[in-house]
Amino acid sequence: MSDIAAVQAASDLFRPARLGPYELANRIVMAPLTRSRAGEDGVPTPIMADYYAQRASAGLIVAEGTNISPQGRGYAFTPGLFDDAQVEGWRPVTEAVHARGGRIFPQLWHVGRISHPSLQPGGVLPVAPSAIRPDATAYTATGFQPCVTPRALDAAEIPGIVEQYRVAARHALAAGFDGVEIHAANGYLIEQFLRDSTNTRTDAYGGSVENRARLLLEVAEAVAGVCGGERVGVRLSPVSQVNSSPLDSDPAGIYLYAVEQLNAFGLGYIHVIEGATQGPREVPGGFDLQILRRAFKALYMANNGYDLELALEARRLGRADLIAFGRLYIANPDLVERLRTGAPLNTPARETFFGGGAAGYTDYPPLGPATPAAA
Ligand code: 8OZ
Repeated sequence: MSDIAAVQAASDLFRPARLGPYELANRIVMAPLTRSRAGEDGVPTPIMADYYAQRASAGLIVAEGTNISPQGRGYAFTPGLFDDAQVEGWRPVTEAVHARGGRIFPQLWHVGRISHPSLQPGGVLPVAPSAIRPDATAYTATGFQPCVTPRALDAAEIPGIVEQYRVAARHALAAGFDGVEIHAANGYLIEQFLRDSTNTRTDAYGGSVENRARLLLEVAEAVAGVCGGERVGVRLSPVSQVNSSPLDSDPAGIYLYAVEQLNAFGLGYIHVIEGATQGPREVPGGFDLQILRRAFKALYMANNGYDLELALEARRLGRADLIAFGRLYIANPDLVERLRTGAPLNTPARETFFGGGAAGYTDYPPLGPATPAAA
């Protein structure tokens, strides 16, 4: 037996794990991936049911970022959970995953300023904590366009946004989802509030650490009130700068505070993007993310650049409870089986990541019956 095979055999990566009321089949999670295969109206399409069903052997699927409101939308052809047609469109997706024994949460998403007037109802400006233009692009129906200077939200609008998260969570359960993940990462609205680099407000939602974490905590409380905390996760990217989101002046301070406060809602997990999103796991100005793991009272889901070896090591050293794989799930619907047997991985085709149909989406081949397991 090779060293890795021995570690693999001893590891519990491929054995069940408990997440709140659920026994997950294994500790492997499909990370949320924007693939832009929904309709312009945010209604999931039938190929999305095929796609997620193909990946149902993951212990948990966190489905792609899903808009909580028309205002929260920043990418063309992304799904929503703000109207009844979207709820109906998701139902075949959750049913197909459940029929294969899987579990699935949507990722509730408001992009804030990472949008474009052409994606906004009435062509209005996207909103953000502060009117600071991001050096980023938005994926519109006619391709990528530069983001604009957003409109700063009035404090009186914020309860309405929290309410949209609450309604989206209710819709998620109505559509048959097993719980929800709150997207508080990657430079979108909640992260824009968390960081002093993007939040220069002087009201109850800006300034102190307590104030900048307020929106996240209000959303978590609202969503936990709908689903029960154990069926809720929060995704964070504490040291990533993707989408023009410079590090906070004290990243450890704001994120440690936020995670400690999240404990009040009895959540199921935090999902931490370790390092730069889709980039290096170690970044200048970063901090030891294990302080968040130690501060949080439930599961720690780790993500970013994991392969089998890193995942086994994270379990062996007790550095994560669940491991989320994103990129590897694009081309490998049966990733769990491939990792378990050491089978080779398919290569993803970049040109079909966003938009289009079944090509490069549901046509990646699973392992054939004759494929031998690696010795
Ligand atoms: C890549 C392309 C589009 C959206 C994120 C939801 O960064 C995304 C996303 C990533 O979290």
